[in-house]
Amino acid sequence: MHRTRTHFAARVNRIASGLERRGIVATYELHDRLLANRGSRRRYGQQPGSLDEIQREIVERLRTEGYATIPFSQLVPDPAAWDELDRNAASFVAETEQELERGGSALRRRAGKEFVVRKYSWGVQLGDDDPWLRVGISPRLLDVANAYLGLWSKLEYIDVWYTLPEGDSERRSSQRWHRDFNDRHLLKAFLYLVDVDEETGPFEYVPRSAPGGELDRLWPWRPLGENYPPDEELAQHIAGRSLTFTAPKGTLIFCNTAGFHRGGFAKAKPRVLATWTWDSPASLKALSERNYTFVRANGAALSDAQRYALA
Ligand SMILES: O=C(O)CCC(=O)C(=O)O
Repeated sequence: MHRTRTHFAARVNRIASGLERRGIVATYELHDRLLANRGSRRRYGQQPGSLDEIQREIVERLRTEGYATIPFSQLVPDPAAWDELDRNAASFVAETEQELERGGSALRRRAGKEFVVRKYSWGVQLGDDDPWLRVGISPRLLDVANAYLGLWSKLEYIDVWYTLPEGDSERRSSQRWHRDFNDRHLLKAFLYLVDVDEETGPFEYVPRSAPGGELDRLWPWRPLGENYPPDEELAQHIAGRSLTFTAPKGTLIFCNTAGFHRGGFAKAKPRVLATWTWDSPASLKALSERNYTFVRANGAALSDAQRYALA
């Protein structure tokens, strides 16, 4: 009797989670095709922002290859802004390392991805006095994201990561090849805050594997799809086509991470970077959640596109 009930409950659970999955996928597709994304495409059509030559080149490269890199100082030629980020990152590193010496229990880490210490993780309140938030809505980056995605994007995620070196361990979680779940309309930026070499867990990417690219049929991106294929099999398909981004401090990598990527497999040295995610409203309706809540701080005037990115 007990056994029968247990089997019955398991079957009900399976059916319920199947229905839930179908509901999430349907909600995402509806918002992508008809509802939320239609409005954000219209807004972008009406106010696209104007790109300079540097930004246009980044967007062009993102469209063909799925990634683009540039020194931060070239895209944002404001030494005071860089100094503020650098100081803020140095404090985060010092606090993280002190806490690690005490055992590290107070650090923000997520189950299954303990090798990354996060400045914000989830549930923080950020205002326009936060230098990382300001970069995420700076027209220098936001206009690139909006032009690449062809809509007014949402700034979904902002964080600074300290990736711990783990010696000779096995790759796990995002250290393995995967596509991000968030959206098919996706752009991430990674800003290296230390020099990154092979020992520091560089970011790696397979160009042209994002939706619309020549390799997009390899375990294609789908809402709630299989985004971690068997590593060996994927490696055979992409032989020789992946790129490893060893690069100096201050390098900014833009990338559509709905394409295949991996990273943070630091062996001997910690890697420190800041990261931002822009995606479409449909993602926030169905697949993802912001890791912060925006609270006004300085009351500085924001453009419509900036307010939209944060709302
Ligand atoms: O840490 C890395 O280099 C990769 C991060 C990653 O996989 C992601 O942000 O989706």
